[in-house]
Amino acid sequence: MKKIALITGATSGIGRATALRAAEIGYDLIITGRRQELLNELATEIRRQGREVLPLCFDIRKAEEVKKAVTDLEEKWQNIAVLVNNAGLAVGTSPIQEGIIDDWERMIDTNVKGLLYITREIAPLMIRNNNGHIVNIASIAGKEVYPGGNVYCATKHAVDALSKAMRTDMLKHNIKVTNIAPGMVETEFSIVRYKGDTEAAKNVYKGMTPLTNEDIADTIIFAITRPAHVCLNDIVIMPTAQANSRDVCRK
Ligand code: NDP
Ligand code: 8X3
Repeated sequence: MKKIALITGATSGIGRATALRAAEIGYDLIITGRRQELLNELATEIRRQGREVLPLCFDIRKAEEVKKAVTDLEEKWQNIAVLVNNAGLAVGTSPIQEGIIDDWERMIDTNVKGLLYITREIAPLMIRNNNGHIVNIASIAGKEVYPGGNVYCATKHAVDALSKAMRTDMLKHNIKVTNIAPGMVETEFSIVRYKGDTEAAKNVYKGMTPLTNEDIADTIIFAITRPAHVCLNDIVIMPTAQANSRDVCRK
């Protein structure tokens, strides 16, 4: 039987690499994001690998758009085996007293509410099949806090809590929930966080070797290819040069 994975935030970084790796191991893909051009490019690459792909362009912060995208799925795309809740972002590094409310809302609406909206639509499809695997991309920022990380850390702590809570709700439906908490990964993440300042983004990784999007994709693929009776609940993955949120060894 065809295996389908839905990956949110597939236009870049971790989501894009995961889509390509999943295609390599035989998954057909539903890929989502807001940038249609990038979705189309990725779709072409996936088709070149001989897999079927459905690009869905929507803003995950908008509950009605998420609901419509999933309700409109043709029958053949509804048997989703894996949901990777990856779409997310950090915006800004201000201390709490100088925080920009629009930045806070973008993070809360995307990282927490967006993840909830799509899970609310996909979980019933998995329950119908009494089978599925939800992979939530949290962060080391969901385990620890650091100066200027305030609201981003709060959203990722929420993801961490939701992974635990979903696992209890999904238990009787034979649906696995895996929480993945990476440290520094060089993607568009820091460019988004520093609002397009590529110099500031580059400095985040100065003098150290960060993780790559493919390191995280490999980890996700490992988690979703365990035997049916095995669930990896929680994976923390760090660059060797990063001990925790605050200690980074730079040469
Ligand atoms: P990228 O910026 O490279 O990718 C983020 C993805 O999220 C893009 O595809 C983007 O698509 C999508 N996205 C953002 N906002 C929305 C939205 N409103 N609606 C739909 N899609 C959206 O960053 P990463 O690959 O690094 O980030 C992926 C996940 O990994 C995030 O949840 C991040 O918090 C987490 N993470 C990242 C780490 C890092 O150091 N890079 C470390 C730990 C966790 P588009 O812009 O096309 O909408
Ligand atoms: C991204 C990792 O350390 O910038 O989630 O918060 S960190």
